[in-house]
Amino acid sequence: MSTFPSEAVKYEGPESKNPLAFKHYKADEVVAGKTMKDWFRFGCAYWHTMRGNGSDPFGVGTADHPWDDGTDSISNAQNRARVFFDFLEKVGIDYYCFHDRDVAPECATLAESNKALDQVVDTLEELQKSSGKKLLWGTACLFVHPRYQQGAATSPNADVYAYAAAQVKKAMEVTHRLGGEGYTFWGGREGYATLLNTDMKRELDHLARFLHMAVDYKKEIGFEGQFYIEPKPQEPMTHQYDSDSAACLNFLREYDLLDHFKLNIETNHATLAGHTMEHELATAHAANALGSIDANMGTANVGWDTDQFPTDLYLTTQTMLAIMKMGGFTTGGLNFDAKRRRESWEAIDLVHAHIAGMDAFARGLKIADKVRQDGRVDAFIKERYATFDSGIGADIESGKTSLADLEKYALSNQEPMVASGRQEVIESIINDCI
Ligand code: XUL
Ligand code: CO
Repeated sequence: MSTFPSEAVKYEGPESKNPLAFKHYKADEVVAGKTMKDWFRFGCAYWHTMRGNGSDPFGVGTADHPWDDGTDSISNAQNRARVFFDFLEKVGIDYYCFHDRDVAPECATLAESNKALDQVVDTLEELQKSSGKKLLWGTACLFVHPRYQQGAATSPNADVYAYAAAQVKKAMEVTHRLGGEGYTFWGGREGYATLLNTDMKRELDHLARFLHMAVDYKKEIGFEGQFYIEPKPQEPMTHQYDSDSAACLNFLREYDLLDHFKLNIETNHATLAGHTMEHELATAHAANALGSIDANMGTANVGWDTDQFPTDLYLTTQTMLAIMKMGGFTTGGLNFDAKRRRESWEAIDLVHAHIAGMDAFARGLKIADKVRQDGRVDAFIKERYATFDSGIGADIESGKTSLADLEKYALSNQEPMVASGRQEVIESIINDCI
């Protein structure tokens, strides 16, 4: 029976060849004024780590979970939670995230499901108290059950909509009870398979109403955690309304919800939307709405959400540059919304996978810090826009000019020429820091 190591994973340094040691992640090492632990606020996803069994559309599960008796009983769910907290302890991760239905079974009625959830949350509460581990965010699973096949808050059926609302209400209550620092809305099936049978405007109005009710209930129960929307363009639906950062921000602004939400950006969702992770982070940051990150990565030439552990140093560097630019997380963190490969079926592979992700982020942080200390990239960007620092540029930025003013200026000016963008130089500076 393969389980987790008996000792917590230790830092052994870059020379170590031990697959069960950190080579770069040292929780208390200070980089750019903060410990690594505080920069990352690593979170572990209950759904992948405890419930991911390695099944895919072509094959059954492969994962060996020796602690799991395969039943939907409360005692199995509670035992799984204990194993999970042991895992968090072993890999040195302080936060976790869950859906209601990952931690507790879905029962025959809503009342029974609520009761089952309460029983497992009792266990989670005890485990949090004894371990000091914290809930980064909670959420409701509104996409697995057949009732949600055509959406939850965008379902064409009002009874389904009400059921989803009840589930979110309960999930918010338990998140609040567990001291959750946030609550995420990922609209797994909020979208359409075809517009031919869909009243899109009506569905969007319903979704906004749903979120307004959640904002009201948050106030009512005194839940002070941050609300997040997690963009994803498709999968499972053909089109999902929260398709990317810009679409989410526009929706939130249109329906007067922007003050109440930030975004939880996931790497593989960014790439499915045809963007880079940096693009999605920068778009959220520009609107002061970068809240949290679901850290993973995809395979560029594969068209679906593979949720791989983030091991690409270029990616972790870019992500850390964005996080450092905003001064670090407040309520958010780096939640590994990632699953080991189906072929990595042993329980110990869960440990290997998280070490790989944590080490990759430790290196990303150090490289990003080096890029910032080096200063050439920042200086280049500043210089690139220098014509807006004074003269006509400063007048444009401060709103003093009209089109006629600019015409007058352009007529009196010589043919303008912009300086080189020097992309290759910048790319090689980043490479030098790696
Ligand atoms: C699905 C996904 C979800 C959300 C939470 O692609 O990322 O697990 O993070 O519902
Ligand atoms: Co996610």
